[in-house]
Amino acid sequence: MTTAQQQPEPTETVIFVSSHDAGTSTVINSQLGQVHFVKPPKENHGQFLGLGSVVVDGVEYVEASAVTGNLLRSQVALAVSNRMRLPHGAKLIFVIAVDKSTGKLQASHVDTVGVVLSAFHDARVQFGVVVNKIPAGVSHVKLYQEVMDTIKTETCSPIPHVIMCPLVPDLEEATDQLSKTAFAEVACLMKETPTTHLEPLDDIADDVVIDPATSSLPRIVMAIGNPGSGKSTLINGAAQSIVTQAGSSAGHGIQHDKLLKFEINGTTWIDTPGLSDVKYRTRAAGQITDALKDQEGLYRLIFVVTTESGRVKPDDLATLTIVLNAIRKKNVPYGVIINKISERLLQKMLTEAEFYDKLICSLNSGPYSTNHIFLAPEDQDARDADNCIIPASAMTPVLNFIETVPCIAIRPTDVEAIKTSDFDDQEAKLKDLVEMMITAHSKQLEQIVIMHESAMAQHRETLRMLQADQARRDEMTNGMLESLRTQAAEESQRRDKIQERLEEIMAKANRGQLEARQAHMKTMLEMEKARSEARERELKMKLEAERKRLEMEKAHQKEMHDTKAAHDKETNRLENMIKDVEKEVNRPRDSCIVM
Ligand SMILES: Nc1nc2c(ncn2[C@@H]2O[C@H](COP(=O)(O)OP(=O)(O)OP(=O)(O)O)[C@@H](O)[C@H]2O)c(=O)[nH]1
Ligand SMILES: [Mg+2]
Repeated sequence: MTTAQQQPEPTETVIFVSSHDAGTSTVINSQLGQVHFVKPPKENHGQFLGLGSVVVDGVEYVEASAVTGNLLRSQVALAVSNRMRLPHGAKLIFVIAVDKSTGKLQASHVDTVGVVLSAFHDARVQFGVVVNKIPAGVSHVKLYQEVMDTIKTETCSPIPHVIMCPLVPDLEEATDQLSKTAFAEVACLMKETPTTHLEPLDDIADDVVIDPATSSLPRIVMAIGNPGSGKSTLINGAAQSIVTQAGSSAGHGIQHDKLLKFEINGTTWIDTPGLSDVKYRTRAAGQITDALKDQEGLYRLIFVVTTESGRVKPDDLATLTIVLNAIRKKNVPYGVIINKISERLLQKMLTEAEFYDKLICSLNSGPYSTNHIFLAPEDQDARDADNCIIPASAMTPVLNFIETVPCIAIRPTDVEAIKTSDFDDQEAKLKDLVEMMITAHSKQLEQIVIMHESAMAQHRETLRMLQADQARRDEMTNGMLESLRTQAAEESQRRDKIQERLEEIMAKANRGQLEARQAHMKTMLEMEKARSEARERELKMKLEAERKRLEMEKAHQKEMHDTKAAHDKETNRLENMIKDVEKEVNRPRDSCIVM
């Protein structure tokens, strides 16, 4: 997973928050058109390793997913609210999946929304909601109503933008998938969801907070807290070896005259004694003052506190107050590890967000407040143990948290002696202040709940009106459909009749045509017959004429023949006569010679 620091500067940030298995990675990947976010490995379940992000086209997509359990929810809530305090703000979108078996919103997903929203206290945050994995047949109106009824919307104004995304069976099976079509509406939701700008909680001047990467000053993590809160165990956990004595009998850490400082992975860790024990208070105060004055450095001040009745103990708050009072700088950043949170308190926070609110409210009731808070559940192995080393895997989240706490450059001259005389006074004052703040906060919450309920009632009324309007429209549409259906049926009947009539006309027309055709044929035949008869007659006449002509020809020929025969006979006779004459002429004559 890429981190925001390695990426181009975004102009817009959209944070997607969801519980385990809500399908958020798929939703974001589908917007990106590529698989960027993948499911975290199983061994990281239950840990918060920071928000995943990617910047594409100037938009930073941030994912806080697989959030299970209230502890993780609280850590995510703080990280999300911090991200929304950046100058360009952020858009917040929750992804809530639908339970396949009940067709309702997954209760744990709704819890995540509640816890994250509670981190904004009374800021008015507008957000979007993706109702995801909706099985076919589940009413979207009912789901919308459920979103309105169940998620803690007192901080939202006016109402969240909600979109519905269906369950895509193909994606169900795949591990890291995307779909361009199933989540098309998410792009609109991202556009429509307004950007929220949260005021930075700590108005820290730029010259105070220093980026450790750009400073050559030594890095120092100072663990401060009352006896037994777990400072030494924290340092041993960071070193993964026993560098400082820890345990119920280790005793106040003040038996040592020298400063307890240890080099761990390039950072100096300082173990300090607590101030709550009046017997050792002056000496402990001296040691903490010495630690702060020891050298100029980049300090991360980490207060390790514990709880009592679901609140941070007043003596822890007093310690925190008088130590910070001793640093002559404004807006000193610091982190708080609320340590050894019991399983029971965790359960209460899990079921009622109010417990979480009370805890944070008690911590920030005094003159100083922070949003760098880490909730650390009680470690069963470490309870009352001596020199217990918390496993590295369990240390990762807390060490990551410490890395996120801003550094402050402190010179020895910036520090004055810690005033132990103030301790009891501060403790008593802070005890009252915590009570007062919690009561005020509860009242504020009650008012918000009342406002929320009235807003919800209004939303419900609006929804009811919308539904009634929809029902009216449906009725009208059904009426129109019915009338159209009747009209269509009538039209169809009319068409059938016209068709029938047309067929009749056609049939008639066909008959008439046939008759006319027959008559025409008859006339033609008759005409043809007459023509043929006339022709026959004409031919007969021609034949007769020809016959006559032939007869005449024959007669003529015969006549010619006869004439020729007579002629030939005459010719013969004449020739014979000529021959006789010639014979007579040519006969020799003795007696008579004619001269
Ligand atoms: N259950 C539980 N016990 C813890 C935890 N961290 C520390 N402890 C126990 O709390 C006791 C006191 O722990 P230390 O680390 O010595 O506390 P410290 O703040 O250094 O105390 P001092 O040095 O006396 O000021 C030890 O028995 C630890 O094992 C935790 O997270 N859970
Ligand atoms: Mg100690």
